[in-house]
Formats: sequence, structure tokens, C-alpha cells
Amino acid sequence: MVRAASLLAGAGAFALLLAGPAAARTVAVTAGPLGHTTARLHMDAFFSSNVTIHPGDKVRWTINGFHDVVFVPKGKAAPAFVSPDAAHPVTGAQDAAGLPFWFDGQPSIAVTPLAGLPTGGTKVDGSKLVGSGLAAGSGKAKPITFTFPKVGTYRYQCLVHPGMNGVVEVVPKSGAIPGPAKIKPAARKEFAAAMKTATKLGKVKPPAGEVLAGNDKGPVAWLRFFPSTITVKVGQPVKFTVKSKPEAHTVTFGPAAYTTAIEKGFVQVTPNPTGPPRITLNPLGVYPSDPPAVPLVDTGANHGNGFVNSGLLDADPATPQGATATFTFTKAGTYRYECVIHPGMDGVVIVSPPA
Ligand SMILES: [Cu+2]
Repeated sequence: MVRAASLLAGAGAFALLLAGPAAARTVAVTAGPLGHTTARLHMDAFFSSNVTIHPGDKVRWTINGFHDVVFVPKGKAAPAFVSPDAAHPVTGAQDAAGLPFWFDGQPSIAVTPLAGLPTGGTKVDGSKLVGSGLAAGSGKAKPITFTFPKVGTYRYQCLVHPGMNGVVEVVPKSGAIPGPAKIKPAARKEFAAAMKTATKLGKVKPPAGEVLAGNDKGPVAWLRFFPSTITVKVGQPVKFTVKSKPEAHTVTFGPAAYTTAIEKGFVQVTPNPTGPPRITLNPLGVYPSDPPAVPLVDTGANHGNGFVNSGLLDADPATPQGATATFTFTKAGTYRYECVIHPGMDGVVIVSPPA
């Protein structure tokens, strides 16, 4: 009632009232950036993150990036995006020299089915978890549409990117809701603010001898190494750090064809005759190339072809992996590396002879 009364004071409300009982509407939201951004800049946000609709209306999410849309009922914990699956150990993980990697036989890293697969139908009423699932591999995700039959406040999130949240407010039919003329500019305004933050974050300069993997804040996620080329001497350590949430990265050295193949097959879907397919992350990408206690020393010939990998790194204390990896190089040369999670997130370490 308060809502309706206060709206009567505004001219906009008058127009809404004249429109009378409208047919069910579909409101558009984008998961990820609203259109084009600078290369290597991504956004872990919904634009607009807050929409208001009437019961029976729909919201349609365009998925721009690796995101899902998951409504968790109030009071229930959100499922983790990935977890170790000891029942399905890694098998057949061999390096280019034909030797098994240390993680052969370790648990596979599985995407939680609730995060990876469509769950709970397309009606959101707060009674159960409803999730869009993810587009596996490099396939582009289809838009997802959910219907909201009941008045209420429905919070949702992307399980891949902690902190990427949104709200769908469903107000009674008597309550006014913003029309298309307001919705698009609101999303554009949020996006413009995010672009401003991105420009600032993109100017980061880490201390000498260090590389920052990504730089995130709020909706902004830079999928870049800062700096992307670093020069060190033989034996001088290079420290790679993921300082900010939510993006995870890897620092993966080796021949381009080899590391690119890991990147292309980063999300693996295995058919399962007794249930939904299993979705796992490529063990060659997520596990460090060498056991955790072994320093990452690049000789140019590791594992038969120069493969040295940090494995997953992130700044989230809730995950088992760390946020830093330090590499040293025993020979002068140019060493290319990439993050096998994010295509195009590449860098170079130039190693000069010792002084
Ligand atoms: Cu990355």
C-alpha cells in the first residue's frame, strides 16, 4: 500500500495506471558485460542486478561469459561450484615423457551437478533451488528464462563467481514497476560505472619481480597478467599472485599447442549411463604439474616438453588452493605461459643470463 500511495505522487505512476492490467512481460538481464568491452576485460555481474516485476512475469538472462543463474531458497546454503570427487579419481594422466603425473589417482575436480546442469525447472517461487546450468566446453550458453508466479524477493547468484548476485523483486499487480524506458538505462548506468572502475584497475603496477594474475573488484574482472611481459635473470624468482576475488587463474608454461589443448578441454563432460553427465575440470589444468612441496623450476624440458603449471590459484580462503606461485628459471630464454581457464590470458617471461 505504501508503495502504491507514494507512486500516486509521481507522473510516471499515472502513466502506469492508465496502462491498466498489462499482459505478462519479459524483462531482460545480461549475465556478464553489456555488450562489447576492451579486450581481456570481463564483468562478473548482472546488468541490471535488480529488477522489479509482477507475478507471472518472466526474466530472461542473456549469458555473456561462463556464468549460471541459480536461485537458492532462503536459509539454504549455496552449493560449491566445484569439489574433489574421490569416487572418480583422475586416470591416465601422463606427461609428454610418458610418465604419470603425481595427481594421477587423486580425486577428480567435479563441477557440482546443481551448478553445472539445469535444475528445478523454470518456475521460481522460493520453494526449491532453480538453476540454469552451464554451457560446457567452449559452447555459447543459450539465454535462460524463468517465470515468477508469486510475490516475493528472490535472490540469485552465479555459482562460478562468488559475489556475482542479483535480485528479482516480484511486487503485487497493484504495485508499479519500471517500464522498458527505465530498465535499459538503469543497466547501462551500472555498466558505465563498472567500466570506470575497470579503467582504474587496468592501471595497476605490481612491485618489481612480481606478476599480478587478474585484477578484480566488484563487477570488474581483468583477465590479464600485469605486466604481461617480465624480464628476470636466471635463478631470480618470479612471484605470481591472484590478489582479488572472484576469478581463479593458472600460470601454465609449456609449448603453445600443449597448453592450448588443456585450455580448450578445460571443462570436460563425461556421459554417465546411470544419471546426468559428469562435468569435471581438466586435471592437467587444475592440479599443479608437480607435487605441492616441489618448487616450480622451469628448465625448459620439464615433463618432457617444458610443461610447468601452478594449477588453480585464487584469492578465496574458502578454497583449498593458494593465491600465489613462484617460478624460477635455470636457463636464459623466452618462456611463454598462459592461464588455461581464460582464452587469451597469456604472458611471457624473458630470462636473461645471470649477471
Ligand atoms: Cu585466468
